Amino acid sequence: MEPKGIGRVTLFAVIVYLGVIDGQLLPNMRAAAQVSASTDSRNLPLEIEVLLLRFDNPHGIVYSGKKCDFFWWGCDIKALGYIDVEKPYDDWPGSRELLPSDYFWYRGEESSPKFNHIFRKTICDTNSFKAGNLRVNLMDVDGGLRGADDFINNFNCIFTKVPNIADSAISAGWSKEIPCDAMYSNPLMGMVFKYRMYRKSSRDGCPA
Ligand SMILES: [Ca+2]
Ligand SMILES: [Ca+2]
Repeated sequence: MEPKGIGRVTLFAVIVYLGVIDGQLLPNMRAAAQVSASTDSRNLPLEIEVLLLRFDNPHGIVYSGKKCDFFWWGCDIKALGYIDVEKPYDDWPGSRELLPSDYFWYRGEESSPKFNHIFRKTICDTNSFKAGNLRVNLMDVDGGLRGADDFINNFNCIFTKVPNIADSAISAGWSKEIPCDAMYSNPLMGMVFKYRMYRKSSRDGCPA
């Protein structure tokens, strides 16, 4: 009666059929490919270490140039950070918002903290990994007489896959010091990091 209606039904059937193929057949093929690749040592996971060195902020200011606190008081810095390997080049915050569990630092009256904090991330799918971004949020945390909390800045610390990856932590050298990019650029503040990466010895913790 309505050829168009039949056409729609046929198309729907084809889509359902293709969905069945994709849902059942392709995963088996992928699994088979993974099994054959797992015998290759180059398929071992990558361990990334990002060493956040320090935040240089000699004037004790926030992104706008305003001081963190009144008078001679310095910044009271609380810091959150995570390594984003899914959307390293995207605008802040990248692949996800920062979470309370990303907390790694608080110290009062220290405007230029030497974090020396290592962030680690294991990359199971090493072929698709090209670059990462340690994303760091800094707040001046107050309360009481000092006034309100102040946003200091967000930083993107971008790094790329190294061409020759070491076989172990012992043989993995650190990069040179690299500046992070501030979300709101201010020449009076800066953050620097180093990174390195190496092969893990097994696929423990990664999908089989
Ligand atoms: Ca403040
Ligand atoms: Ca403060």
